[in-house]
Amino acid sequence: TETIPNWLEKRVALTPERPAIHTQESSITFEELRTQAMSMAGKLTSLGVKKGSHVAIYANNSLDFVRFVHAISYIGAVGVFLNTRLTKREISFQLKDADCDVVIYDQDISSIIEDLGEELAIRSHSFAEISKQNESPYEPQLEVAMDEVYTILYTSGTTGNPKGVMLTYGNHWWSAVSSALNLGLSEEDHWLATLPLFHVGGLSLLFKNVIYGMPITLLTSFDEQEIHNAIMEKGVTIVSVVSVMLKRLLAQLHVDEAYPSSFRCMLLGGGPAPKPLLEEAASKQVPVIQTYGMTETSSQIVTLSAQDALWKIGSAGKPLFPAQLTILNNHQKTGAQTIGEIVVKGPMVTSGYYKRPEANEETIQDGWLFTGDLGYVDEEGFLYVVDRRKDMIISGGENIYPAEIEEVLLGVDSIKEVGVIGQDDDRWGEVPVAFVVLHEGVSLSTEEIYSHCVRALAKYKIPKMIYFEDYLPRNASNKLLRRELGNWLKKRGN
Ligand code: S0N
Ligand code: AMP
Ligand code: MG
Ligand code: MG
Ligand code: MG
Repeated sequence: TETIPNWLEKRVALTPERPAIHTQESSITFEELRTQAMSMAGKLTSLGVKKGSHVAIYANNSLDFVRFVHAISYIGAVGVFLNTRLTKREISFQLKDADCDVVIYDQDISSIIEDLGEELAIRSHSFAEISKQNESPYEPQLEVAMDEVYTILYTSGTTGNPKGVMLTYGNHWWSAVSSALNLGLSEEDHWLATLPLFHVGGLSLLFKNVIYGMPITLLTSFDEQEIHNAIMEKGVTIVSVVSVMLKRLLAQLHVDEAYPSSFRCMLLGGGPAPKPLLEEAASKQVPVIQTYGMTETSSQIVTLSAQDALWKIGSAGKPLFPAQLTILNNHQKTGAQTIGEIVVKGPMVTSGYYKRPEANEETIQDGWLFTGDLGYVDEEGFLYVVDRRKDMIISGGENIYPAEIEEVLLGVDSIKEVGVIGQDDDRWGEVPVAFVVLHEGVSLSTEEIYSHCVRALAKYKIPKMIYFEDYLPRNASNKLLRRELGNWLKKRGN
């Protein structure tokens, strides 16, 4: 199997003194990052982490998170990245499903993990605890194998439980290299990381950081004022955003104000890019570059280029250099302007879901990934994404599957039938709403439904409205017609 030098190791050999990470409090060089990551690796070793261990991380963005990502590469352990917005029930599933040996967490958000530790009989250690450990000797992995799994990130599907997407060193390597071949790379580049590091859009910035030797500014949360200032005054040249973030950033930009000319890219991904938003950005001279990608493709796989951004406004661009794209309709390749399923291939595409042979067989065929997203290409080969994955709802860049919410609501005794769909929302783009039919003769309040949901579902998944109905639209074989529910919503004026 092909190996290359450990990325941080190589980076330090090339440019040890260059700034690596800026946070609100401090700045560290690549050499300091390596020293700190190796130290954390020694401490994790003393806690029993070894090559091949599955180590979960439950934390918001922080320097400790970055140290962790490199520490596991020195040990050869696999990182399992947990979304901190999830509930105990959801986290518990992922920890078990991924066969985690240990979970590392941020002591500031400790309650879920501390509760779970007992129940799951899985070891848990906070960053604070780790920092006090003694370091044990270990053999640092100075080379990484391209086909070795480095990270597992969970993603949901139309049916069934969330699945762990395995991404190898090779996947992340090709992702970083392909992105640079598209966006270019300059000595001045400085990427701002405000996306959460537990999703691939954020995580991938840590690999670009060391592979490019490019400083990143890491923010602990999304703060539009702070990002605005970083772009105006701190020399940031690229920011990755979802559309809700872009909208909030544009609101910070006054009519007589413009970003400095050194700011070259607002990389917009993670969900649909509404045309009015793109036009507002263009009118404010904000250089938005739309990208299409997902956890399974290690982030970007199809991206617009700077020179096409205005000319092809609304398009997600062309496949990155080592990637390919085809649009299929009933297994047939469609011509230009014809909608079909987006199918992609490339070295950044996952080798598969952890322990899900059937799902793998279904979604990955001869290296081609069936994304479940719908789109078309124009005559020049530019992709337009027209609809999201089956019934998926995207709220502020977080994915929501109606089936999961429906299952939770059906667990309420009084509820007989339920259908969940997305409703347009000014703040989040879309939010879930539920249509509910109760059993004969019972009554149930919206509040009672919410209190049931709070225990089971992350906040962003809880339906924002409950519509009580006498029946739900179904076809002859009793299948719920979600599209018809969309029409019901329109009739209600939403
Ligand atoms: C949009 C964000 C920043 C909003 O969070 P904010 O404002 O910090 O909220 P909080 O202070 O945490 O909470 C306040 C209240 O808001 C609720 N809430 C928070 N987020 C949401 C949400 N998404 N939907 C609905 N409600 C939300 C809280 O519950 C709280 O409620 P109350 O007050 O009632 O307690 C935040 O949501 C965010 O960070 N979103 C982005 C997540 C993300 O990373 N998505 C992308 C995932 N996909 C990928 O990574 C693949 C695509 C990709 O790689 C990519 C994506 C983008 C750009 C580039 C790429 C690439 O390919 O490189
Ligand atoms: P995730 O599974 O969290 O990685 O989310 C990836 C999903 O976001 C994709 O499968 C698409 O449904 C959606 N998505 C990503 N980029 C775009 C885009 N440019 N336009 C529309 N939808 C997108
Ligand atoms: Mg997903
Ligand atoms: Mg906030
Ligand atoms: Mg998403």
